[in-house]
Amino acid sequence: MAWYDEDSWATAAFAPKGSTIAITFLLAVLLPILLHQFIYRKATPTTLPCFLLIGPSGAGKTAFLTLTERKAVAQTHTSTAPSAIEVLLPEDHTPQSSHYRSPGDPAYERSRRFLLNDTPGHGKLRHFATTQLANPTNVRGIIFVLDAATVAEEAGLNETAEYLHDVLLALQKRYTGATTSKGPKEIPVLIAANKMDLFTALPPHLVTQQLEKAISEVRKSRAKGLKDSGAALSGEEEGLDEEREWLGEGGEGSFEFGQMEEVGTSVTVHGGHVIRGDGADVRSWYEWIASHL
Ligand SMILES: Nc1nc2c(ncn2[C@@H]2O[C@H](COP(=O)(O)OP(=O)(O)OP(=O)(O)O)[C@@H](O)[C@H]2O)c(=O)[nH]1
Ligand SMILES: [Mg+2]
Repeated sequence: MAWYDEDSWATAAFAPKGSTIAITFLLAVLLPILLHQFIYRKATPTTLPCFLLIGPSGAGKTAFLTLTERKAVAQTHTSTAPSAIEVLLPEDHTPQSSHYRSPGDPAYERSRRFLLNDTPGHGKLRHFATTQLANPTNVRGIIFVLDAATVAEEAGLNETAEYLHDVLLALQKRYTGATTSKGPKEIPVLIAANKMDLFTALPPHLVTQQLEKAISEVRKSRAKGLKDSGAALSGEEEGLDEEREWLGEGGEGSFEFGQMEEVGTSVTVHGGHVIRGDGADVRSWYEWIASHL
């Protein structure tokens, strides 16, 4: 049967038949609805941008989370499990993506929402944070909270630097291990130097200096460990350099946070305090969040 025959499908499609009219009607009604749903899904992401709170135990991560959520500080305890809470950026900060939106725009309100993901800082519970780092979908940025009074002492500084080193190394590995030519999306890091209200706290520029110095040490000792074990295994030292297992430019000399730019990670240090009698001062942290929202 040819297509131009009297009872072929082509003739039926143009004939005033009941079934033809019904199919055309359904198509006309359903197509815009389906199209709308498809485009709407694509245009409005259903998942919120997420900021990961990482840092050693007792740094004030949960305190910052409660402050952001309730606008007031509450008594916190050592966290044993991660928790993600949907929060709103405080009113006096404007998200970067909404600079040209008017405050009445519903999209403006939506752009101020984000998830804060608190992780436990205890040494035995860091796998919660590291698994998130291994596959950071939706992670817009990482907030590394540290206690600026603790890093004034050798032991505290070393513990903090080791953790920070591991976080930065995970980000570097993610970047260098990417298979696409464009590289993965950048994940910036904010080092939130907390507890600035304490008399013994180091000011932010000293926190930066001390951390860079301590991370250089961590890197040196890790590289040495790697080389030693590599040499013991294979009897030679070559080949290990190519794996780029250490942080920054080849692991030589001193480490600077600026070296992380090369692997798509900008590191910023801002001081602040979540708790004090006359209120908190975490403006610069919110400012940073706003600039990446
Ligand atoms: N003086 C001072 N104390 C603070 C500040 N922020 C938090 N603290 C205190 O530090 C302690 C630890 O805070 P948390 O928020 O529970 O610490 P965390 O980082 O969540 O620790 P883990 O859950 O163990 O990883 C609490 O007793 C807080 O009251 C601050 O800005 N200044
Ligand atoms: Mg906590």
